[in-house]
Amino acid sequence: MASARKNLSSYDENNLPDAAPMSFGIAVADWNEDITHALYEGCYETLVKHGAQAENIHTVQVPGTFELPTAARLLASREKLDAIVCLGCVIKGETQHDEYINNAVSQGLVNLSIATGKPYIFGVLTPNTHEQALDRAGGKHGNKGVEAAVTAIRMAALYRSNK
Ligand code: DLZ
Repeated sequence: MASARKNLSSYDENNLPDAAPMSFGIAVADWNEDITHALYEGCYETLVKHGAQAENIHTVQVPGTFELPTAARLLASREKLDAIVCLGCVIKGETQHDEYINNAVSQGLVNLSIATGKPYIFGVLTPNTHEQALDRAGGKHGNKGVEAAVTAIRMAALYRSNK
């Protein structure tokens, strides 16, 4: 049982575990590809910047965000991965499609994480407008693909320390 009080450290992009020994999957959706491909670039570059080897980063491209959980599971069955990042963008429209897709995908990724004991990272933007999406894909709110990569590295390190 944990007894001592942990000194909580602040994590940011400059204070991360070394990703050199780690393997990652990235599943990226093509819907709103001006956004999702920018998320992918931010994610990929961040993994490499923190030491991940190109040959240990496996990418799969799917039509839409709804397909991400299936593709992520497929990747994880093909390769030995420490974490799988899922990148997509579902923009709110006139119908409730966004709610159906976002709920299904977030639930799907949680289910996969729990069932497999591996981190599946939710890197899906759920904006009201295309402009809000741009703001989060390299614009004024940064690039959420970078944040997804940071989360993947942290979670991979946590799982590795538990082996
Ligand atoms: C059908 C659809 C719609 C309307 N909107 C989006 C969206 O904003 N973002 C996205 O990633 N995908 C969208 N899709 C496609 C679905 O994710 C999925 O590819 C199709 O319903 C086929 O399963």
